[in-house]
Amino acid sequence: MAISRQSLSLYLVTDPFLCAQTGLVETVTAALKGGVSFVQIRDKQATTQQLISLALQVKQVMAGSQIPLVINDNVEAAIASEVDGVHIGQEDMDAAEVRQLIGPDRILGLSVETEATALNLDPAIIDYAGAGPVFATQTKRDHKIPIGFTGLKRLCSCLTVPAVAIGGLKEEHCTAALAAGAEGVAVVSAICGQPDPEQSASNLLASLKRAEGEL
Ligand code: TZP
Ligand code: MG
Repeated sequence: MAISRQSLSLYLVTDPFLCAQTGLVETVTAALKGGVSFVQIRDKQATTQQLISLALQVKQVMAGSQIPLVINDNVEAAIASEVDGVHIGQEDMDAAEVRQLIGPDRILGLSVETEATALNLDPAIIDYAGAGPVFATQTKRDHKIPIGFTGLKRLCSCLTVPAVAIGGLKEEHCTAALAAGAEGVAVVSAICGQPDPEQSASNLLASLKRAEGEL
């Protein structure tokens, strides 16, 4: 599935622990109002059944929005809940295998941390790359070595698919992320667990718009 570059501008990745107080579905609902353009459900501890049930709830609040919804890692849950696609990392299933399972129409995103991976990525299989981590982050304990904006720029120049930057990104990083060649920013803690997720999303969107104007 070809995705629009625009859909990668403000990419929300959900975290069950950070969203616990507000509620995950409530966080997504607020973030949508604030202007997120893409949603990924990421829950490393959930069973396939739990992921399916969560995806169906999230799908309901996203109905009619045209905003893509993908599930991290779990192809079975993505197919069963009929979401728009899957996001995988380097340690997950082989990308070609995932593409075969999900068919040509669903979205397949891949986390890319190195130039070698960026260069080897097949744009016939992968729709977009999550590039990073730009900064170290508490949200993903086992993240790879942070690449900074210099590394992000290098990665983006090697990529044959659009990229969204990830890892420790906040409002003040939007300009640098776009200047490095990313289409937008993917965030967890800048929205999940914030006192007002709608306002946080809307502030991020305003920063992205300002950054686009500056570049
Ligand atoms: N992949 C690389 S860093 C990261 C993921 C899922 C977590 C990003 O979280 P945050 O809170 O936006 O730094
Ligand atoms: Mg993964």
